[in-house]
Amino acid sequence: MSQRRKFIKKSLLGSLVAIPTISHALPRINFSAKKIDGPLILSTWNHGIPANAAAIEKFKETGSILDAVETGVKDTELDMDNLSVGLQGLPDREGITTLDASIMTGDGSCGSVAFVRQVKHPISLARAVMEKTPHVMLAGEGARQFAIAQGFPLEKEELSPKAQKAYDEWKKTSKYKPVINIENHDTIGMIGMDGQGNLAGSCTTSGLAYKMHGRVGDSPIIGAGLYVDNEVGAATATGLGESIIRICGSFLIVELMRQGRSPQEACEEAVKRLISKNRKDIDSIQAGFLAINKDGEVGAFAVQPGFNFAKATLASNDLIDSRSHF
Ligand code: SD4
Repeated sequence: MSQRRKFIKKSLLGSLVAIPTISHALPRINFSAKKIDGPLILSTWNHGIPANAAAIEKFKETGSILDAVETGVKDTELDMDNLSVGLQGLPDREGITTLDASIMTGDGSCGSVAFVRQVKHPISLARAVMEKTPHVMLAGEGARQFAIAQGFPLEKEELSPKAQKAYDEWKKTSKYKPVINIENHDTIGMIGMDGQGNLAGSCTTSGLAYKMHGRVGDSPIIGAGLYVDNEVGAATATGLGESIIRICGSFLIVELMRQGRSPQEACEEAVKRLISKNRKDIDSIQAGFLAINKDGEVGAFAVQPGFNFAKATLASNDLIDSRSHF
């Protein structure tokens, strides 16, 4: 063995002994592991109501929380009235609609696609990345090639009538300014838990309207737009992706819950952090978080007022206004 390799081996062994593992270093909450009754599904915004309904139906059929969160957001991916999710979403500056999506289960399995074109259900493509490749994320042309190889049909690349009209209007000035809460902030993020404490989540979007070609937001970034951990809970995000990526928003919330915060406290702390890291533009930024912990407690909070979410069980499906902003 060379001197260098001996040195590396020695120092690695040394550091293994010297550094305590994170789980010992941080305070940890002990969840009561109380069993919630049946599935609990949460989704961002009011399109979460039909999405949750579809998720619950799927859950009744297969009993799988992963199937539920995939099927639920597929409903939104097909919603022709939604201009922020799916191929009917508003395009980028070049007039091309590109999609981002991610999916994750509580054991750490995850998959995502970014900057993908012509695929009607990017969430299913993200699931295929998770289940059929050794990777976590595929982007752009590679994601499209993978879709073809997996038998996903490619859709004709044309804007929906609503998106075309909006794009034609936008081109008159070609000014990009994020608009709070309407039309360009409608990503669906869905998180859910079955009766055994198994968690899963999904997130899908066409991203910000009139973004630069190639821009990718938080939704396909594991830890930013979505994070799920069976030991703790799950979180998802909506809003201006850049502000969410800067703070690894969903991962931050799960880690705060691991240290003992309730989902509501964790969402509020994440919003505080987001504000502190995005001070310059904060008046024009909307970003919202939704979280659940293993005990079935729920939290939601956003930078600006107006954020709502849908919460469904086998017996109910309600739209809830997020607790008011700071
Ligand atoms: C993004 N978070 O791409 C997404 C946008 C969004 O509703 O939430 N749209 O930044």
